[in-house]
Amino acid sequence: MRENLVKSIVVGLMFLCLIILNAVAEQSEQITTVSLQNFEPENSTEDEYFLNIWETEPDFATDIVHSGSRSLMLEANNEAGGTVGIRIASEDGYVDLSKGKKISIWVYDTTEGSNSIQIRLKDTEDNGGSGEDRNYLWSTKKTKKDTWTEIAWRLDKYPEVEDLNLTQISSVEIYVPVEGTYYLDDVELME
Ligand SMILES: [Ca+2]
Repeated sequence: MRENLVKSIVVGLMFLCLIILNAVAEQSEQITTVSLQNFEPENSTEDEYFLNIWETEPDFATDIVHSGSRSLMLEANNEAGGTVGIRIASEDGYVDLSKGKKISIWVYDTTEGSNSIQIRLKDTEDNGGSGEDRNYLWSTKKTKKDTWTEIAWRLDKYPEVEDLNLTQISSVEIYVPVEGTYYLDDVELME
């Protein structure tokens, strides 16, 4: 009788251990979030944090921020919007997106809102980025007027781009499709 009880306890404990081990394994597979650019001072960004690509006037903002003390204010001057390039904050000057799941950015849209946002990736050899091609990805989620919204893109949906080296992405280009003022903050990688 007692032997059976001990056996039951041992089997029970082993079962419990299996459950705990499984939970630990699942936890280690959880998605981690890496900051790629938060626009804060001295965050390892080499040279300029951002640059105009098409029809924008980008500048730091300190009044409307999602994190810390600074965001990027983007004036899109064309009635068809504008594009800004954002440099990855990294001592290497690039990030490896090849195993990433998603890339995201927080957007504060002061136009009428409800805008999809387009992203283009560019590598350290200047492959990718803006051009007349179709090498970009629209967000499925749309911005909201006068509030911070997290806009994300699934990296497995990103189109094949000739010569683009996903292991050395140095900047992302963000296209907003409507004229007006936007604030951008916290470019993040989920992997
Ligand atoms: Ca910030």
